Amino acid sequence: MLILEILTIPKDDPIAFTFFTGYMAMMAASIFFFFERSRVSDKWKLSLLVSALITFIAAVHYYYMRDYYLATGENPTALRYIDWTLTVPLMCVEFYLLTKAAGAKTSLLWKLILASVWMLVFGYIGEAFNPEGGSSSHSVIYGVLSTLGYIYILYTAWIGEVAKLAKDSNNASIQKTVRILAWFVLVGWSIYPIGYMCMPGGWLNTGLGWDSANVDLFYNIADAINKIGFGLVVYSLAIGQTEANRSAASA
Ligand SMILES: *C/C=C(C)/C=C/C=C(C)/C=C/C1=C(C)CCCC1(C)C
Repeated sequence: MLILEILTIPKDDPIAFTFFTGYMAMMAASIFFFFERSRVSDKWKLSLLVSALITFIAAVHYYYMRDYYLATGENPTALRYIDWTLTVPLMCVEFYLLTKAAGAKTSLLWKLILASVWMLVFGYIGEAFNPEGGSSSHSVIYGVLSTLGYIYILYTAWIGEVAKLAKDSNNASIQKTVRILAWFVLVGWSIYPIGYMCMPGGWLNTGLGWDSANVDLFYNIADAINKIGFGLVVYSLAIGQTEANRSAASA
């Protein structure tokens, strides 16, 4: 028997609303970054393609997560982490491409990817294997392990290799862009652990009574800020550098 059901967004469900808005925003951003590639110099085309891939991969996952959430009312944890396991390493690729001209090696890229996977694997265990009813010790142990990977990425972007390479690039625009992206990692990415702590047994759940619905609310807001924001920052650098080259060439 074939059952056709149309999943509607309930009026009183802001989380369902953010799933739908998130989906459309990611899709629109992907099309934008993809088509704008033709306006930037060759050197920047790959960076823009990566921006487009990040939002496109997210859009496809949002399409499924939205339905999953509407049908079950539960957190689409597996889809969420599959999305992140693909998109966070691509954000590391953005850092690598920005600092490549200043001598970034692929070993830097691999270290960042390894730290992201570390962060996400422990986050996934923390969420997906949280015992029925929630366990504080489970959420804290895996949350802390995951945070170590996050701190490594933060360190690399602010003080470590990425920051040093940006400095060596002697390019003020690249320095500024790397600094803005580092702010995204510090502020924008910190929204995720807030969402994590709303799951049953998490500190914001036991402390303030925030329930698991808030997990998706925080994740959806953070994804829109970070994925589209990262892409736009890289885009504005690419356009700026392309124009600077053009006026230098015609002078
Ligand atoms: C596009 C998706 C992005 C940028 C996802 C980023 C995710 C994080 C920074 C997640 C971090 C977490 C912790 C630092 C501890 C608790 C578990 C996580 C995975 C939510």
